[in-house]
Amino acid sequence: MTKSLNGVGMDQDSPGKLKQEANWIRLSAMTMTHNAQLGHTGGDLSSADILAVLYFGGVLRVDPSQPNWPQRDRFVLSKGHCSGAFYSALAARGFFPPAQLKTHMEPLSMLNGHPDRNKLPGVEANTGPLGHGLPIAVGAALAARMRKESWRVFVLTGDGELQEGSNWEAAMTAQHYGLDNLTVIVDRNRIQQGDFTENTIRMEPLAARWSAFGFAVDEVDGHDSAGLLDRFSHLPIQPGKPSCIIANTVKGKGFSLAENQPAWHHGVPDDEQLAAAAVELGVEVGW
Ligand SMILES: Cc1ncc(C[n+]2csc(CCOP(=O)(O)OP(=O)(O)O)c2C)c(N)n1
Ligand SMILES: [Mg+2]
Repeated sequence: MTKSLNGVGMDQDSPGKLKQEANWIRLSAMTMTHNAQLGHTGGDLSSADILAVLYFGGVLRVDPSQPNWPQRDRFVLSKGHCSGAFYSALAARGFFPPAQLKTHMEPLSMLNGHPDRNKLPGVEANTGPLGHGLPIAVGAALAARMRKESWRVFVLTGDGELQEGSNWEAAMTAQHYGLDNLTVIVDRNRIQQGDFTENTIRMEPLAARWSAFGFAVDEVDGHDSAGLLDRFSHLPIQPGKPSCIIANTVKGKGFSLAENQPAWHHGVPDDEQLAAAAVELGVEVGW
């Protein structure tokens, strides 16, 4: 297997390295948003540590040289608006050349604003309309179960996204079938589009709700690479039940100006802000 940008590794990277990889994902996503003058900075930044641990912590069993390897674990980015972070993780992991990140949102690019599985290797589901990723993931997990296959399904949702009722229909189905090959990760950054979740439609008590829907639940610091690695390495949380990991995060994490600011949900960094982010994150994009 090859190494890619910034020495980003392919197997089980150390927590320190994972933090660096997450920061690279952050700056890469911000650069894409800057170039396209469109994107979702806040949610890209909150999810970067989760994505880095999944792709570089040896959690997801995937092989970029065979993106359709039948035994692969499936990852569904249900919060498909955060394609900047997702595409950066996929490129760094070797699913496609990082130079392609330059084409984000250009006409005829494979890198649409929302991920398209028919265009880009490594994308398992077309997402963007919120509330669709978990239903798709439940179907995939059920397919593995019916075929007696050992691959697992991971799905990353937003927290505001959970206001879509389709998630709870899917959750009921997952618990009915006891899909312990399914892990839902909630990017609990407490902000949705326009405001804080608790000012819009209250999400608490979120852990108790997942529990009531039949999931085994745990809460983690979504920016603690070591903690995420430990949690993701010991799944399912409880045999016989689907897992839900509530990752407490900060929207805009890593770029102070954007942290915890609803306006940065789809804020676009200007030249100066991008340069400041590079300094703060301590990485170079290199593509
Ligand atoms: C069905 C649907 N309604 C509205 C939107 C527009 N939209 C895009 S992102 C977003 C807010 C999502 O908030 P959250 O799930 O908390 O995501 P994050 O904070 O991780 O960015 C909305 C309403 C959409 N993509 N899909
Ligand atoms: Mg949110």
